[in-house]
Amino acid sequence: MTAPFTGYPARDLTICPYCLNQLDWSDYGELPLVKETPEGPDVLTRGPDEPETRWRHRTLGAMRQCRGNGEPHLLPADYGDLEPLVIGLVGDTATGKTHLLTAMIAQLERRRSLIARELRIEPLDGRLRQRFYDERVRPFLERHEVLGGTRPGQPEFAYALRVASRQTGRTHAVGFFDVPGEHYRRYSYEDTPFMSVADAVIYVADGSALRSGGGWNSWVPDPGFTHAITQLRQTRADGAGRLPPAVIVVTKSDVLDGLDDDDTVTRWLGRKDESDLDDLRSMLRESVDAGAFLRRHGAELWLDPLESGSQVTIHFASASGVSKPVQDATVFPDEGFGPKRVLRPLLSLFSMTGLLPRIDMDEPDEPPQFY
Ligand SMILES: Nc1nc2c(ncn2[C@@H]2O[C@H](COP(=O)(O)OP(=O)(O)OP(=O)(O)O)[C@@H](O)[C@H]2O)c(=O)[nH]1
Ligand SMILES: [Mg+2]
Ligand SMILES: [Zn+2]
Repeated sequence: MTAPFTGYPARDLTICPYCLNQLDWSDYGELPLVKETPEGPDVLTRGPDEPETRWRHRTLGAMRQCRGNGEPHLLPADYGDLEPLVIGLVGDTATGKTHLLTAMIAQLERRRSLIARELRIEPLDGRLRQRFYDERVRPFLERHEVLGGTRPGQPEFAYALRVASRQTGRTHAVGFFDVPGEHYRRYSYEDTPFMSVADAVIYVADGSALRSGGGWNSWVPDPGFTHAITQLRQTRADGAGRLPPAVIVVTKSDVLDGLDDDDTVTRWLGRKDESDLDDLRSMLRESVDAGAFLRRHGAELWLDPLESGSQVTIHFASASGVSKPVQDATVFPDEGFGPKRVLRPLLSLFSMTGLLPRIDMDEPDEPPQFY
């Protein structure tokens, strides 16, 4: 039995998603506003007679510095003023987490006008946005380059959004963590502190692992979800062991398109129904189809998140839309390039976490098993 959890933070305290300390966001002494300079972080303080406009101008682009446990780190300046929603990407090395997140964010920002009635979406932090676009979005989506594996380091937001939701009536700081898959292989949880406060999870499994040569793989690899599920279960504060809402995304689904006589992936990947919220109602049917598909092809381990008692939807997606011509190619082919169905998992998560209205999903032919 675990001891009752008594350490709930008071309402105005924020948990730092990097070091898990409780922060008082109103305390500028504890959490100074800083700007990065070549010589290191420069702490900003308002002069006694400094006019408001000048102070605001000087603090544009500043961040808040958390002392951590001796390893200071920078958080988006408004993070603690908004309602945080921490999203963790989980999955083994090279399953396609980074390409998926890149395509997902870029697609969300491009198509934000389509969901503008429900969500107002902006980047939360200029520095994160610039880095994400320079290092990921432009190389991958404009130049079709294959991105490198994610480097180890202190986990920090890969991206963060400011999302004003009509449904909640509040503005949320939605932050995404994307760490190297190797962190989910070890039985040390040092490298994934954010999973202890995650509000939603994107489980990523490599669709191409279902393939072997010209047919199906008879020994499908473990997608590396166990570590995260254990951590989530043991750190939930509600004591009921209920895990946060999650999506399971079968990435690189382009390689399964048209394989053998199973046309499940072809049918779903060919649908262009991710731009309109009304069309999201087919989510349940896709989940049921995808769950049956994964069982049929020996990937039961990929469905472990369903055992968690949380809401889960399952999706087929492809970040590139096309496969690389050869194993060690550094660019994707131009022909046919383009993300497919990368937005649906994120919109499903937004619905399950309450930022979007609960999607009234299609009745499937069989009784609902998921969500
Ligand atoms: N066919 C196809 N290949 C993809 C797709 N997305 C990624 N890949 C390939 O999969 C490899 C791994 O993708 P990443 O996104 O770097 O995987 P990751 O899970 O972030 O890997 P780590 O950062 O090492 O944990 C890439 O180098 C690409 O070759 C896709 O949509 N389709
Ligand atoms: Mg990566
Ligand atoms: Zn911290």
